Amino acid sequence: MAPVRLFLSRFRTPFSSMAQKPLEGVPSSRGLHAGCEPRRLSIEGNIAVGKSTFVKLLMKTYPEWHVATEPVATWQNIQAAGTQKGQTTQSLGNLLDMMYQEPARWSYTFQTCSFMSRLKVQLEPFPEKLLQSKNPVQIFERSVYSDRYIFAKNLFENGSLSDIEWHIYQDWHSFLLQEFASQLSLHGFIYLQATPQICLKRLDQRARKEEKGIELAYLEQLHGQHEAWLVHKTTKLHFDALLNIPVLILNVNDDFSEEVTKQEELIRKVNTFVKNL
Ligand code: UDP
Ligand code: DCM
Ligand code: MG
Repeated sequence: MAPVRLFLSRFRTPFSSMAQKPLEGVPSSRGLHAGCEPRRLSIEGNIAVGKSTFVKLLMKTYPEWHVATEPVATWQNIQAAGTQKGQTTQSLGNLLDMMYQEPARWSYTFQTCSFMSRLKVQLEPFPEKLLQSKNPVQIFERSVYSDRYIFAKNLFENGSLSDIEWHIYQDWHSFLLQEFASQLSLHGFIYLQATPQICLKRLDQRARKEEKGIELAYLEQLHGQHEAWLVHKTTKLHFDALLNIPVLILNVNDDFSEEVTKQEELIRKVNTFVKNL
């Protein structure tokens, strides 16, 4: 994850006026959360739509927020159990690459790994900086819900997960989420929406070597899953808590990585959304 201090020079950014007191004048709680309980949001969206880029923008704009980026580097370099910090590490392989090379063999394994890494992150105690914040906000890049309702579901539907694997996946996913329900609650989703064609362009531009073989058709499948879950709400969900979580849809077809006006427009929408959670 990019260190927060990289983005501390907020007064030199175009967001300086928004960054100083982003939630000023807003009651610390409306509805769901009493007192100072952090508002927890997940950024959702297709591969390479711009989630990490957007998360960096949020970190620059709101340095007091806590952000958990997606642990892709962990998936690219699975470490042997018991490897301690500072010791020579034993790499067991690049699971992201293995999944794309042999989806039928490795998709289930990848999805268990992805889920476990997210579960651990979402269960971590609130960092000190959040506990001291008047309006604490925690941002996750994707969630245990997109793992299931976007990726695992899609891999089952396209034949990369067998009936048995999908059944077992859903069984432990439901069980663990019910067990940890109180610690996993989210208060909002921010859905970065763009056409699969734009995502492919950005994916090519990023050029992650494991993703070289990804075709437009795969991004179209994932786009359809996002739209069904977050826009049309036709995906069958298994958690009551998920049914009424507000969704902010941000169209990011236009480049926002360099465009200050577009960035300001997005941040204004986020600000209003978070204020009203
Ligand atoms: N990107 C871009 N314009 C945008 C957003 C992102 O050109 O408005 C680029 C970004 O620089 C990167 C690629 O698209 O090279 C994928 O972005 P990111 O890694 O943020 O996507 P994610 O997979 O996290 O959604
Ligand atoms: N990924 C996946 N299944 C998940 C989560 C992620 O297959 N449950 C893959 C999709 C991307 C990479 O991991 O190749 C995450 O990168 P990105 O942030 O670019 O979507
Ligand atoms: Mg990312």
